[in-house]
Amino acid sequence: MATLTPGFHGHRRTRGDRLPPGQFLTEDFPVLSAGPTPVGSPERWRFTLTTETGQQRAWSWAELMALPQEDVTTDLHCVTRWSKFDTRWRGVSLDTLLDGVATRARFALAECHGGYTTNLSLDDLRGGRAWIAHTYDGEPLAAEHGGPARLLVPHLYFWKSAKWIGGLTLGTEDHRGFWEQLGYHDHGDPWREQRTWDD
Ligand SMILES: Nc1nc2c(c(=O)[nH]1)N[C@H]1C(S)=C(S)[C@@H](COP(=O)(O)O)O[C@H]1N2
Ligand SMILES: [Mo]
Repeated sequence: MATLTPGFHGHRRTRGDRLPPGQFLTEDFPVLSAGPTPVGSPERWRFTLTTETGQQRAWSWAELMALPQEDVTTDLHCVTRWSKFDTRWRGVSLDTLLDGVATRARFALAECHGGYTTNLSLDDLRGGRAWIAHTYDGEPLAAEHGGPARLLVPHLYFWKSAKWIGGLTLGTEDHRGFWEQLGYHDHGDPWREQRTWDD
């Protein structure tokens, strides 16, 4: 192991490997919402997947909970430059939800209660890299952080992790979401600093 240098310890040792360019580490969990926090309850919760042909599949809360659950520990990177290490989540993989859904789509638009949207490529939602998360740090996900359930796509900037998610619409064309229309990057890879249209 590396020699410890005084004043340079703890997780800061691995900063170089784990902190994407232009980011700063935070210990707390900032709340960033473009509008008021919608009130949602598991009893009325539904997640609807719509394909490019208009076919729909929907899951109730009970149906979501009956699916295989995954525990995920991951770093978060917000385009406003805060990063947070080792956040703990529980949820259902998008691979599980997309399994058996017949689609030729390459893109998805995440749609939220409250009107927020964000666009993603289907590739970014597959391969064990995206979840519908309902538990944070062992507790039901707080409403301000997207509870009852949010999208979690931690390998992209955190604006892609849509809170209060209601559905995904799959399409053969890419349609920009809320921040993407306002100038944020279509893809949003923090390691390539894809912050805005110009990046
Ligand atoms: N529905 C919805 N989802 C959203 C947002 C939002 O305003 N509405 N903000 C995004 C942005 S910019 C970030 S950085 C994260 C913030 O999540 P947090 O409030 O749990 O930290 O949620 C993302 N998902
Ligand atoms: Mo953000």
